[in-house]
Amino acid sequence: MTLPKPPVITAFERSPDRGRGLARDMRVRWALEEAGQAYEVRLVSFAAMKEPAHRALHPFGQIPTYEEGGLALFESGAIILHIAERHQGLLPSDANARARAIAWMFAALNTVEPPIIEYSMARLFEQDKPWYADRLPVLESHVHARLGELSSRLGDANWLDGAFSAGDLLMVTVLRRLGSSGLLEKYPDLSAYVARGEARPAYQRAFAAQLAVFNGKPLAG
Ligand code: GTB
Repeated sequence: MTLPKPPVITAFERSPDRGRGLARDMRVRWALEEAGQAYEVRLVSFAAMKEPAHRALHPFGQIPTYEEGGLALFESGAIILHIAERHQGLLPSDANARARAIAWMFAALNTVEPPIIEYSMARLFEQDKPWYADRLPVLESHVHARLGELSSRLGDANWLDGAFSAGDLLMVTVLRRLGSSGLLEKYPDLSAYVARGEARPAYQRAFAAQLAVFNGKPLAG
C-alpha cells in the first residue's frame, strides 16, 4: 500500500521579514501543525514566483500555494479553510459554531487585516513622501478602531468564540503584523490573546520551521 503524499506548500526562499513569521506561509504552516498533517515546503525566489510555472498555481504570482494530489490552491484563507474542513481541531463540529468560526476567519482577513496592512505598508514605503505625516495618523486611527472593537468583543475570553479555531489562528497572525509598531500594546487583552496563540505548541513548531529557512537550515518535513 502506498501512503498518500503530504501536501506541498510554497514559501519565500528568502523572506523579507527575516524569520519573524510575518509572511503568509506562517499561517498555513500553523494550521497544518494544528491539524497534525505532515507537509513539505517548496521555497521560491521572487523571480520564480512571477514565472509561468508558479503563476499556474497562483495567478497573482505570490506565496503561499498548496498542492495536494490533483488539487492546487492559493489564498491563505482558502487553504486554511480546506485544511480545517478535513481535520479535527480547527473548526467546531456543531454546525452553528462552525459557521461562526468561519465568520471570524473572514473577519480576520476582510475586516481586520486590510487596515493593518495599509498602515504597515505606509510605514515601510511612504516615510519619505510629502503626505506621510498627515496620512499616518489617519491609518493609525483605522487600526485603532478595529482593535478597540475586537478587544470589546474578546473581553476576558481566551478565544473569540469558545474553543480555539481557525478564526483565532488567522486573527492572531493578522495582529502579529503590527509587530514593533506599539499599537497592539495599547490593548493588553489583545496582546495576551496573541501571546496565547504564540504559546501553542503547533505555533511554535511552525515558527521554528519558517525561522530555520531564514537561517538556511530548513527542518525536515
Ligand atoms: N491574499 C493573499 C493570501 O492571503 O494568500 C496574499 C498573499 C501575499 O500577499 N503573499 C505575499 C507575496 O507573495 C507574501 S505574504 N508577496 C510577493 C509578491 O507579491 O510579489 C506578505 C508579506 C510579505 C512580507 C512581509 N514582511 O517582510 O514582513 C510580511 C508579509
